[in-house]
Amino acid sequence: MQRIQVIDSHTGGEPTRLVIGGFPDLGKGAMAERRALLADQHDKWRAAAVLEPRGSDVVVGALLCEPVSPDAAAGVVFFNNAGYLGMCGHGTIGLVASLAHMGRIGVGEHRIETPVGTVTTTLHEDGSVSVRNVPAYRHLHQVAVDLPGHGSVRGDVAWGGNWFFLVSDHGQRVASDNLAALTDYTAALRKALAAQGITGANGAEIDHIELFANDDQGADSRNFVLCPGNAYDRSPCGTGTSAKIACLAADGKLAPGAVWRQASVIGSVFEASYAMDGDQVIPTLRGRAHISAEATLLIDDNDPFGWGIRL
Ligand code: PYC
Repeated sequence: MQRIQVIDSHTGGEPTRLVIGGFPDLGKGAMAERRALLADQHDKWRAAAVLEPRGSDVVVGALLCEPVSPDAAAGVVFFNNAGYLGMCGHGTIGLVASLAHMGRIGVGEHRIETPVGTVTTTLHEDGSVSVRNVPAYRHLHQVAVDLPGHGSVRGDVAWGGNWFFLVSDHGQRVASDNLAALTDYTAALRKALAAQGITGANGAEIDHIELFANDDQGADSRNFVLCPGNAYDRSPCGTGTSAKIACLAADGKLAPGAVWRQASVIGSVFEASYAMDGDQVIPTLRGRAHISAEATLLIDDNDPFGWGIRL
């Protein structure tokens, strides 16, 4: 019997499963190296932790690591049902809430190492968490993609810790009673982008698609975000909100320090703003996570689906 110790939380409805013990030792390298090692040599542990029957398409895993720098509170490698992430905003908020729950950190600032850079988090007195993310930027402005059955769709390609295609003019209803149609539309869009060779920098795959509606009663915008494994983000997506902030900054529509309230399709909200560091946009997101379980996952040697259902 193998055992994996986890703490589950959700951030605005989006789950994070923090692995605090039981995974193989990945050494002392940078988080990008540890992510590569996990992916290349120990991927079955990712599958066991987040795939059915223990997990589901929506669970984002976060492996808690010893940081490289003594200044950092932790390192983390994020993963999901389809593979591995660069950064994860909701997951970082969940990680900080879980570290506080474990008694490992208190109110104040905490640096967290991720595969795409170090982020600075703040655990506030009221339990909310801010994440000062890696620099975000717009890579392509209003690029056209031909979407079969829909004609030409225009959107921005932006980096917020993962790659996003951001579309405002899509003709879809961004609403929680329209999830199947939104999923089909965004999955087709992602396929069309790949088929037409539209990528992030250096040919990177655009694996997240983000649609916006501007009729939200309680926020500046409401989004629907398709994640790499076809689940939609229940939270407003921290890296997606960072990508949006980069586009707003590039368009001159949001000043440094001004607050942007981004709602998710289920109505949870992140508050976001940015600061300039030279010519770089540094987004900060603020949200709240709640702890939902402390558990030990068991992998029985005789369980045919013990290492996850891989289809
Ligand atoms: O919050 O950055 C995020 C995120 C990425 C994928 C799911 N959530």
